Amino acid sequence: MLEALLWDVDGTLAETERDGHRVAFNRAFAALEVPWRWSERRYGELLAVTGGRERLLHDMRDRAEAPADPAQRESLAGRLHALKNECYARIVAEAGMPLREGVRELFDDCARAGLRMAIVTTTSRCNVQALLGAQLGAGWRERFAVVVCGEDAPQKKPDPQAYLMVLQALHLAPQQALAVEDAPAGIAAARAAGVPVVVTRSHYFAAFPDDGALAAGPSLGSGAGWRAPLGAPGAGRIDLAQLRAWHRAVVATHEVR
Ligand code: XBP
Repeated sequence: MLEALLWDVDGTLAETERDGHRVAFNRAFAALEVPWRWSERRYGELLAVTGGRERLLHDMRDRAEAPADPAQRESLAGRLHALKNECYARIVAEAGMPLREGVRELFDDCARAGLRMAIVTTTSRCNVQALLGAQLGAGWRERFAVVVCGEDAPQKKPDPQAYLMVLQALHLAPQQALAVEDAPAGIAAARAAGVPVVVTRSHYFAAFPDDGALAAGPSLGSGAGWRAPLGAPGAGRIDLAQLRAWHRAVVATHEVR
């Protein structure tokens, strides 16, 4: 039986990457007079590296303008990342970063049904606070039984560490939970922990093989365009009843797809 819904954050709850984190990184580069910027396309490539600080260090490997000394590089990445997170909080507060369609409704479904929810993300805690505080209000944290962020699980996705921590905190077996993810690293992390996954496709991960998912579609706000071998959804939003039906079907086969 489904006992908890485990939510990824960036790309899944909101389209935070292109107009949020990417813009914030570029503002941090400008503020520290770093002579490069990340285009939409380049940022898409860099999303293969999870974690903002790790992404910075990865990008610096190919930049002649980056400090050659590893310690200086680490220090620059740390300063850029801290400043990026401040810029991100301002963007989220000022410009707004709406929850994706169907997300708020699913939160409410879970609350009504008494189904526990958790956050399982590689992003920094301050970014989760900025996003969910703005979208759900000061009491956002009470909606989630557990919140695991990048600081808690330093082995970032696709490593299963964050998922394993959440399962342990909830006292659940993997198949008692269901993950909602948008990116290959997140799907791999959930599957490595044994947790079934539903994929809601996002801007940067609109088309990638999702064979490991029990269902994948463009939006939780509509049943259109879903690939769901365990049962096609209706035309309306993907609600908790639908997630429970997919979960029942996958658990009945004793196989995580
Ligand atoms: C997405 C990430 C993060 C964000 C930036 O996490 O990989 O690195 O891009 O956040 P998820 P930080 O999909 O697991 O929510 O700069 O705080 O790392």
